[in-house]
Amino acid sequence: MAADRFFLRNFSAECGEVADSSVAGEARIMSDRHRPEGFTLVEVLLVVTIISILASLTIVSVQYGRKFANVKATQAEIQQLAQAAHSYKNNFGDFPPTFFSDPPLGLSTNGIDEGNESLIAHAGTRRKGGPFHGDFSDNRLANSDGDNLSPKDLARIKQALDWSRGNAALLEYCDMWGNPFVYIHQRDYGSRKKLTYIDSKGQKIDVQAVKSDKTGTYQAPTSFQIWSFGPNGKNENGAGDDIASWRD
Ligand SMILES: [Ca+2]
Ligand SMILES: [Ca+2]
Repeated sequence: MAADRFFLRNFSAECGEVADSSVAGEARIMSDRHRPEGFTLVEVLLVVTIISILASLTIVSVQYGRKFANVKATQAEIQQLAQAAHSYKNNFGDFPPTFFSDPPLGLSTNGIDEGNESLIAHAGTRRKGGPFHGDFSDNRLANSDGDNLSPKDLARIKQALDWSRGNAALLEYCDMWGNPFVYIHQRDYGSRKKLTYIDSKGQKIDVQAVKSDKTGTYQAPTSFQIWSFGPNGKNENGAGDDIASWRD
């Protein structure tokens, strides 16, 4: 070691600045060699931040894609329901009623989700060329309001409709967010009868037929209104993010 230091001192003296720079370079190399392996804290934080941003963007993108797909599926479902209602009218002379309790069925129900239940039952009839909607998804049929027909009423609806979903439970058909579609026959626009629904959280919601903001007249004045509460799950009477049969 002493010989090495002697050689280094002599070599430095003879070579002047060149020797100084060589020693400095060697010192830097030695310093680099002694630098701990791996990343600095700043580098780690930077990588974590970038990964967090990318993950957030991916989650937002997936959520948006899912919401878009659910909106499209609900729009398609409303079109199918509307088509079923028109097919029913073509064969029975009128659109499905809003109320089971109206003649000719005159059923005794709990008065909740009734337009929806009626539409589903009438679209599912096997009379006169039905069923007019043969593709209900079982996992979106529910009896969330616990409405069950008496044996007498069940016999009556079976005889009238030969209902393909014919059991005592009056099922609702729900959108992609678990809320029942609203259905109102045009003759019940402005009806004094309450139109009450139960949403996916078990909240009772009173709905009413929708008028156009521009004309002040009812939407779809000669047929019916169907709408979904949309992605936010809140009834906005066909406005906001609601998905409605009269909207593109
Ligand atoms: Ca009901
Ligand atoms: Ca809504």
